[in-house]
Amino acid sequence: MASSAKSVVPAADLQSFTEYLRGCKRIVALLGAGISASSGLPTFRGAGGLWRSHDATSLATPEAFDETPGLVWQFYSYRRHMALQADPNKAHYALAELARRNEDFITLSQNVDGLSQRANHPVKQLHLLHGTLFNVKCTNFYCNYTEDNYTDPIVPALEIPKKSSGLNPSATDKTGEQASKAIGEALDDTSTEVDISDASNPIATVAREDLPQCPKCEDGLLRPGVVWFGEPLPEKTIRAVDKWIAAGPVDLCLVIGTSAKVFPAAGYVHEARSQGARVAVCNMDPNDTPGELHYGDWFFQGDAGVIVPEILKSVIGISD
Ligand code: BJW
Repeated sequence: MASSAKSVVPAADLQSFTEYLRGCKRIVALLGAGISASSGLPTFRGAGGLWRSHDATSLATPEAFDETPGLVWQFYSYRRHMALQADPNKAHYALAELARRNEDFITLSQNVDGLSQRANHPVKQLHLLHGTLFNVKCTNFYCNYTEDNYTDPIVPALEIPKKSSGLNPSATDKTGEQASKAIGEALDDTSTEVDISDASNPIATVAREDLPQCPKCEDGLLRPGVVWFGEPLPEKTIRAVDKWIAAGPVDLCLVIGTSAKVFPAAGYVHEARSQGARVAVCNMDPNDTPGELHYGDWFFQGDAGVIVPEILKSVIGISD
């Protein structure tokens, strides 16, 4: 018997979107943290937005790094670790496939987690607006050192602490069940890690000299190669995106898993509109739209990891 998996997208919306999509040439997608939520990574605002007792966005500033470089590095080292443990989901793969099939499709990602790259998204069509967790650069104004770096932890002092092994003999367990569970957990590295995103688990203060140091000038601290509030977006990236938008009419702007509250990233939706684009938003929260939706736009409510492959299926030919 043929499978009859039920669509999560209302049929009329799916049909009108699909018909339009088939005729689209120049497409731009703006991605936010919500696309990686399906891969288990937290978002910035709302429920996932606290790291220990800190609002995640308050740690994403040059001022926070100047004042508490150890804490900010602990936050980023933890996120590097989590991103390396996570896998791209079906939305990342679907967008990568769309890019392979349509060279006039570009993706502007606000995400720093590397999941689009690991889904083999064609690099020329992927613009990283806010940098990446896996690049570091020197903070010394006079030093231009930068490197790609995937070492986890980047320095020993940033290693996520392990729970105590719990391998002590038990006075009450006569069956060995507790012991075999403890041995299993000790062997499965991630389950023995302390959840340092939870403020009730104490963490040691990391001294400045134990943080990543610049090997070139031997003076500055290294910092994550991401864009913090108040910092300009990478010039080359902005130039390339502006040139693409100015090059002609834009047919469609996909806005996926972003609260669209951070500029200039969110402004690209308005720029795409001014080039004629219709907008399709995919978000869990119906209030998170880039301004008011217009007649002819679409709002697909739900998990991007499910919705995005479904709405692109007719063009990319895959969904599972
Ligand atoms: C799901 C889901 C699921 C959940 N499926 N959906 C104009 C007006 C007002 C202010 C400004 C302005 N222009 C500039 C500013 C200032 C500032 C700004 O925008 N402030 C706002 C807070 C108002 N902008 C800047 O400072 C920028 N720089 C700048 O403008 O420089 C100018 C300059 C020029 C020349 C010299 C000097 C300066 C820089 C902004 C950098 C943002 N950086 C961060 C941190 C990056 C590093 C890191 O990751 O740690 O970027 S902040 C944070 O927010 C991060 C994100 O990329 C960004 C956007 O967040 P995102 O991705 O939208 O996440 P959330 O959590 O907000 O939303 C998740 C969404 O997913 C929600 O809607 C959920 O419902 C949804 N969701 N699960 C689908 N399964």
